[in-house]
Amino acid sequence: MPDQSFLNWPFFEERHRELAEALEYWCGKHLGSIDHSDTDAACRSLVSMLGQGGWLTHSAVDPADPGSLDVRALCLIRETLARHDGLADFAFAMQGLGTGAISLHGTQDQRAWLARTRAGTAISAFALSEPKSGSDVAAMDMTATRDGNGFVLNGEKTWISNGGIADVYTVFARTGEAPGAKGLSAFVVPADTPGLRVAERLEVVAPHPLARLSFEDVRVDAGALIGNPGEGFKIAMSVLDVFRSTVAAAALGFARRALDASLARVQERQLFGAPLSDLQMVQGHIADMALDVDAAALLVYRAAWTKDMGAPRVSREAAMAKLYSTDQAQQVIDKAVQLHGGDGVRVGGITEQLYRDIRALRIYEGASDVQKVVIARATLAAAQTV
Ligand code: COS
Repeated sequence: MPDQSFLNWPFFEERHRELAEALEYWCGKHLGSIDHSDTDAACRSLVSMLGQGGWLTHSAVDPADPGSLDVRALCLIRETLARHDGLADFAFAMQGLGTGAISLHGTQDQRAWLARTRAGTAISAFALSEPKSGSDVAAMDMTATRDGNGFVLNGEKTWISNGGIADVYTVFARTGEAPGAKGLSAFVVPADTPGLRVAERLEVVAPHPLARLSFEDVRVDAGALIGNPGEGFKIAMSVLDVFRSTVAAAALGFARRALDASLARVQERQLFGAPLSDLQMVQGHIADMALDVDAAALLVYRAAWTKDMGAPRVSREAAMAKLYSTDQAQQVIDKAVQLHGGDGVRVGGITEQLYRDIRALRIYEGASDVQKVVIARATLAAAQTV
C-alpha cells in the first residue's frame, strides 16, 4: 500500500479522502483482470466500467447542475488509476479532456453529451494538434468557413487520443476573425458527421487508441460552436489549465508505483550478505525518489487546490506541476529499473511497463519545453507589475 499521508495535507477536504479510499478499493476489485491484448476493446470496456462505477461523474460538469470541475478530485482519480493501470487512467482522463471545453464553455444543448460521457456510454476526444502545428497552436491550418447557418471544416488533426473510438470530438479550427491565436474557434463534432474519417491509426510505446483524422467538407451547424468565434485558443488553453495538473497527477501515480516496487525490492533482495536497502548508494536512490514524489505531489495539489479555490488562471501552477512531476517521474522510474537489475527491463514486469507508460506524458498536453515557456513568461510578467 503506497504512502497515503499526503491526504492529510490541507489541500484536501473529507470528501477527497473518502473518494481516494473508495477508488482504491474499486481498483483493487476491478482492474486486476483487464485484458490489454486488444487496446481499443480494453479502452471501451474501461470507459464503461468507470462509468458504471460512477467515477466518470467527476470527469465533466453535471449537465443538470453545471458547477465547476473539482480539480483535486480529477487529480486524485488520475493518480490512483495510474498507480494501478495506465490504460485505466487514460480512459478516465480522455473523457475529461475531450469534453473539457463543453464543461467549461458549452451551451445547454452541447452539455447533453456530458450525460453520456459521464455515464461511460459515449467516448470523447480533444482534437487540437495538427501535422504542422503541435506546440505552436496559433499556427494551425485547419479551417472552419462560414456557410449559411453553419460552418464547413477542412484539414487534418493528428495525435488524437481516442481517435478511432470516440463518439464525439472537440475540434479547433481557424475561423479567421484575426491572424494567429485570435482567429481560432472550437466546435463539437460527432464522430459520424459526414466527411470526418480516421486517416491513420498511430502506434506508440504505451499503446492506447490514437489517430490522425481527416476533415473534408465536414458541415456542422451554428449550434456546434463552443463559446464565441475567435475564442478557440483561449478555450483550448483554459481546458489545458485544468487538465495539465491532472497529467502531472498521473505521472505522480506512476512514480509512486515505481517507488513502492523499489521499496519492496530493496528490502527483500539480499546482496553482499545483507538486504540491498543496507547499502548507502541504494539509500541515496530511495531518498531521491521519495523526495521527488513528495515534491511532485505538493506541486500537483497546489495547482489543483488553487484552481478549485476559484483562480481564473493557473497556467503557471499547472505548468510547474506538469513539468516537474512528469520529468521527475521519468527519473524515479529509471532509478526503479536500476534497483531491479535485470528484472527491471524484463518484458511484462512492472518497471518495464512504467518505463513505457511515463514517456508520452512529457510530450502531450504541452511538452516539458512548452511548460518552461509558460512558467518563464508568467514569472517575468508578474515581476513587471511589481
Ligand atoms: N487561459 C486563457 N487565456 C489564455 C491562456 C489561458 N490559460 N493562455 C494564454 N491565453 C491567452 C493570452 O492571454 C493571449 O491573449 P491576449 O493577447 O488577449 O492577452 C492569447 O491567449 C495568446 O496567448 P500567447 O501569446 O501566450 O500564445 P502563443 O501563441 O505564444 O502560445 C504556448 C503559447 C506555446 C504556451 C501555447 O501555444 C501552448 O500551450 N502550446 C502547447 C499546446 C499543447 O499543449 N498541445 C497539446 C495538445 S493536447 S495533446
